[in-house]
Amino acid sequence: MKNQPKLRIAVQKSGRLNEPSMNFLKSLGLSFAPNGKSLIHQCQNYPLEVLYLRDDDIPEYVTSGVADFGIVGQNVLAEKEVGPKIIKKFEFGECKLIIAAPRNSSIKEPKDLEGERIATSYPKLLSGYLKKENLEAAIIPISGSVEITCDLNLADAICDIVQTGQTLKAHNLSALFTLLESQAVLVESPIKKAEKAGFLSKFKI
Ligand code: PRT
Ligand code: ZN
Repeated sequence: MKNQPKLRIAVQKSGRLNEPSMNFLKSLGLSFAPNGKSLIHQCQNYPLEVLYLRDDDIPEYVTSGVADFGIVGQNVLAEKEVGPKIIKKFEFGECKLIIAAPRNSSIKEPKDLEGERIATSYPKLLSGYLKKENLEAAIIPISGSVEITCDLNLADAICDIVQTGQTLKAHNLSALFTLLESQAVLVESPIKKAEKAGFLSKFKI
């Protein structure tokens, strides 16, 4: 096993998916010693290394084959143009991509978005939705704290991830429609490698 080339799996460095992703790997019997600040973590009992990345970069690493596998939200995969193969869906990271508007707003259904400003971190998914609905609206790209944009009159509506709904509530926003239901998934690179079979056999029936 010592001379076997290492497989690589891309995992979110910090944030919501880091802990459940590492728990999944540990549930397969893989062990990891404390890693300090390094962004590459060697598995102690299997030829595998974990790459700690921003979740947004994981689809690219896996599609290019730099990482053999990755754990990422379907929302992130759907927003990227690259699309590695999904081989497992997890029971964590559940959320929805929704459109929401201030409770007292006149925006109540899709047609009300015509001519309005919509802030989002998912411009491609939003643009696809607007096209499908034959609507024209200004997309305001924002990388985080999207819920604040209506309060500050930067946008009339938002397109963002919701889980409990508490952040929407705190900003007097109502969810109007769901664009995408999402959960964390395991993706595989298109590059064939004999070593992948051993890793996959740890959890595939
Ligand atoms: O640093 P990096 O780029 O890696 O992390 P990130 O900040 O982009 O992502 P992170 O850690 O917030 O989320 C990682 C993944 O978890 C997302 O891509 C989703 O697949 C999934 N996920 C599950 C969520 C949520 N639930 C979630 N609630 N991602 C984000 N949120 C945010 C949402 O954007 C909103 O601001 O939480 C807020 C709403 O939460 P509620 O519970 O108030 O509705
Ligand atoms: Zn991110």
